[in-house]
Amino acid sequence: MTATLGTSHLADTPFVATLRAHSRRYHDQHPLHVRMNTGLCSPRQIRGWIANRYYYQENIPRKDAAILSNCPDVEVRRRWIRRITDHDGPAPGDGAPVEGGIEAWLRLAEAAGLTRDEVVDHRHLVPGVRFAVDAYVNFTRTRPWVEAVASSLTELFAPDLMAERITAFERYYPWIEPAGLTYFRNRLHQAPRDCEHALEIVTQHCLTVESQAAAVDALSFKCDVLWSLMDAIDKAYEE
Ligand code: AHQ
Repeated sequence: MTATLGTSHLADTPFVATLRAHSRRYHDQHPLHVRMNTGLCSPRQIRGWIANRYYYQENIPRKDAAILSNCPDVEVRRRWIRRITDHDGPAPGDGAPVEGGIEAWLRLAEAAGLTRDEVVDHRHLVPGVRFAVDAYVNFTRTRPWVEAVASSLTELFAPDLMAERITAFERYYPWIEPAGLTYFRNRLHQAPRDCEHALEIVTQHCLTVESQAAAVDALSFKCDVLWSLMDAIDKAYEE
């Protein structure tokens, strides 16, 4: 059993370098994120992004449950299942009443002037966002579980974006109550922890040219999911 040393010891293999190179296609470079993080979005655009991203957030646990349902490895399931409670929160009475990510995202919505109802009932959800998210969930249900794990590796690039977003929101969108940013602060430590596990799984299981190519394709697909999600929101809220 190789000791888990974080992902730094994996940095130098050509396979991991190819995975990491997908940072060039990560949605932090999407024009909507660039405008958002330089203070150029209107309140209507920020609210539209929050309301539509809710559909992504509420589907993360279902995506992770799909991976669990296809994964035969108890050790992997023991760690992967944490992702579900990170988003759903613990059952009442099952320990500290820490709010899950879905609830934190609803608080972000309220902090930005949206009502919970108008987010939860999807009245603002645009077709392209639904299709991108549903494509992601269906990918994790139907592809081999290691490929589905590989598709989550976009989170290798998430911490920098979360830090940039928190700074931008505090600086350019002070009308959003600061407490609403809790979700992003939580991702600063959850994302590195999660993608370290995902990278361990992918590097331990993808030992052939074919399996490594499939993992790279899975990550490329997920970059397209995130990019087209932003395309749909950008188009729907262009001013
Ligand atoms: O809030 C995000 C989140 O919980 C996840 C889970 C992970 C996955 O398993 O696909 N990806 C992801 C992401 C979250 N937030 C996105 C953002 O820009 O706020 C980034 C996204 C990702 O990088 O895949």
